[in-house]
Amino acid sequence: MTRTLFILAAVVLGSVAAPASAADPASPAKPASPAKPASAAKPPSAAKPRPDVLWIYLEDVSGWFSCWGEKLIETPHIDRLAAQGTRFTRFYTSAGVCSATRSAVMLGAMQTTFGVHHHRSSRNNAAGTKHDGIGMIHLPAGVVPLPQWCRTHGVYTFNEGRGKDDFNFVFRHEDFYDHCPAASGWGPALTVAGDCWRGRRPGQPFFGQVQLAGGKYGLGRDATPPPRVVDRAAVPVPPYYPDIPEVREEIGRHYDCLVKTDEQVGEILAALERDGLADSTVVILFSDHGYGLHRHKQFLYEGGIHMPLIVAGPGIPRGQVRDDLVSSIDVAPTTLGILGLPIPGHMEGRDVFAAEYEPREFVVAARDRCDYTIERIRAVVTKKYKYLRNYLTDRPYMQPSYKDPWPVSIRLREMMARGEMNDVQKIFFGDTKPAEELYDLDNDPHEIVNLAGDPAHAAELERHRKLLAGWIATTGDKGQEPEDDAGLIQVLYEWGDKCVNPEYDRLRGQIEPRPAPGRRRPKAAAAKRPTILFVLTDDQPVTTVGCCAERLDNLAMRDDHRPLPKRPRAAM
Ligand SMILES: [Ca+2]
Repeated sequence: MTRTLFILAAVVLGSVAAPASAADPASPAKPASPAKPASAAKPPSAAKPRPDVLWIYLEDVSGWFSCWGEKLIETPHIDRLAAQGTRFTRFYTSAGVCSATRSAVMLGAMQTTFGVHHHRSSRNNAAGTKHDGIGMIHLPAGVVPLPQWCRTHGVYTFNEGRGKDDFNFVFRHEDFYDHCPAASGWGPALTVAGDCWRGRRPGQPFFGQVQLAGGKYGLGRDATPPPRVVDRAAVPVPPYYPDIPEVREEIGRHYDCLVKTDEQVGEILAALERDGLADSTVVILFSDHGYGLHRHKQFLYEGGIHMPLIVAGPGIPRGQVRDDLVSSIDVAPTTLGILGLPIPGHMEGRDVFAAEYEPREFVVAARDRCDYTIERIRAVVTKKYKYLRNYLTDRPYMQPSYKDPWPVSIRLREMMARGEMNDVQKIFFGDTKPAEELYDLDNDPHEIVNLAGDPAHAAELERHRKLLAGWIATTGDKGQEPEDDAGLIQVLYEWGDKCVNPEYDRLRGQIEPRPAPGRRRPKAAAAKRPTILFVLTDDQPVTTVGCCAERLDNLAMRDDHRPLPKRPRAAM
């Protein structure tokens, strides 16, 4: 009997999950530890089924809702939700930008712990080039993001708004969700229709997300802007902005978006009522970070990271207002606590309703590369103060950024160039950036009086320095090292000449022209490594061995000796 060996090299597409390359920056911060003792894992009693959990996840929304004291608009639906549950006044997100904070939320841990802190990293922008697939970030073995963890524990999962699965690590929607409508942009139409929870088994709890456009409502081609309900002349303009029509328009538009968002929240709550789920569902409403204007989104001032959080539903104290410091990394463990599931050992967050919950002394937020803008800032927020550590003092706050084409940005840069900013505005719109900032949040809510050089606050400065140093050492903040070449090369493919930071200079010459869109391999396939497949047959001519561009695991099950599909010679 002869044995024929065929080597089908490097062409079997859609292979099994590729191992992390040496260039991947996401080596484990620490081995994933087993699930924590079930402090939050209250086993569901037979008489009292597990509640469902629905996240109303707001995009780019600052918490200017009337239940937080806003007078310019009314938000009755969000106010009602707050009255029925617990409202948090000191909720901070772990970053001021989508993918970093959303990655951390799903991990229940700081993005800096797992190397997923650079905005829109782990994206294969180099498809079809020699750099195809480099720099992808794979989570350490055993680190399971929240939706997948819920699924493995029998919870039905869904997400309306899959575009906001905006994570800086490799993942698959099919691992996360039982139901994730591909056609959906933003919610809540399918949630309101009841489509999202319809597929669960009788008695099966769900963990669902509905993504609302929030501060981005009406943006994009063909989108309908929110009704213009707020008088631009009436909006408050913080002292760190010049009082110009373009700034007033941005602020006014955000109010308009919040009114629309409140309506959508009302529709979602009505749908829960209609389907008999209102009494069994805990709703968690929160925002990923603040609205888009400069100094807010992407930055670590209050406008960027101090966000709304409401939790309401069965088992949650009603009508409470809490002022303990809560982080967005607490949302996942809190969700697991509500669902009665164990909390994975990698999670750094806390279940804020657990019996043994201890309020934090401080929360941390991190700013790292956003799009092509390389930056590194850390914030420590305590009960009264905020400490900011700026590591890259060789560049101003107003570096070139993706916001530059906006009308307001053009106007602000004109004013900067003409020297038209006053001293308070120059703090952010000037040429320099101090290494440290310390603000008294009680007495200086706009964070414009830097106390870092004030001898009267030397002790507080030192306390906050130590808190930050301790946190960096404890969590192994991955931002201590610059982003690796693979990550920066992917940024260069995406943004090209916009990448003006010096970190790009030595890599710029390596970039190839990207193939025309029609010639690019699909992203998903391009992200995989080539695989060498050995096919051993007993006395079978090659034409009886099937091989085509399918998943290796599917191919491996083929032992039926079907005729070989025709395929290009190069595919051998
Ligand atoms: Ca966002």
